[in-house]
Amino acid sequence: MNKMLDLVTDISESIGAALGRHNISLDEYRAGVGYLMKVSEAKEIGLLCDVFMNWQVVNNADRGARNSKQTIQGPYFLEDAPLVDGKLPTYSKDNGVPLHVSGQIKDVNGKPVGGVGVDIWHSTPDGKYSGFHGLDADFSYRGKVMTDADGKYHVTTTLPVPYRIPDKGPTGALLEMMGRHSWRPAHVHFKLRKEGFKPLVTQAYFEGGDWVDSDSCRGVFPELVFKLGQDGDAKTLVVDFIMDSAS
Ligand code: MBD
Ligand code: FE
Repeated sequence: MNKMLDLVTDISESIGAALGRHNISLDEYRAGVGYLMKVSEAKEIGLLCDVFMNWQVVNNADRGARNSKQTIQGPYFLEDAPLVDGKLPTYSKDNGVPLHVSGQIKDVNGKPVGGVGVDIWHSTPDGKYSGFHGLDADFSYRGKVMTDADGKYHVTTTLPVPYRIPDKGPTGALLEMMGRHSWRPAHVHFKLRKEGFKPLVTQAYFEGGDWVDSDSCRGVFPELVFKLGQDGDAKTLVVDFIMDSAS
């Protein structure tokens, strides 16, 4: 069995059938090809795929899984964010609400897992991602922390606000044509990795936040919506995880 061969065969037959069913003309076909060219020129191939397809692949990954709920990674992860000591780098002019993120990571038997590399990233206060949208890859609002011997991690940052995926480009145009909007609820991304465990990629959303019920990327699941706490001037977010062993 060759999965990728089966997939591309299926996709090409499905597209062919759809073009036939909708009686697509040569001009319409050319317009469609032109659209794909624009997606490429705008460097939105990753975005387009993440908006329309990634959710289903995450469902596949979590089918029968023992780890906590995953969701889409999105196109704005950077591999080499440095280890931080309890605080993500923020803009000096950032006067948003401080956010303390913490939690504990356990294995499927309930045993804490130390030494997990936890990548945490989210948008800048103006709703962009460092390293994208013309911003320097200075790792603002990104960093990696390690869990201690009790499986615990914590990091301070700024409370993210709802995020609008680039709406001026071809992906936004398609969403608009489909009657969908381009907003995502405010969210924090996580990527957990440790040798011997399956990597875990997910996001945390905030209860009661805008767009939690209508994410443009279909990345919200009830298990991933958290009630924020209060600690002085800061909000607190506690996200615990279960990691499954590899293989
Ligand atoms: C994002 O910030 C994001 O998290 C996803 C999944 C898609 C587009 C932008
Ligand atoms: Fe995001």
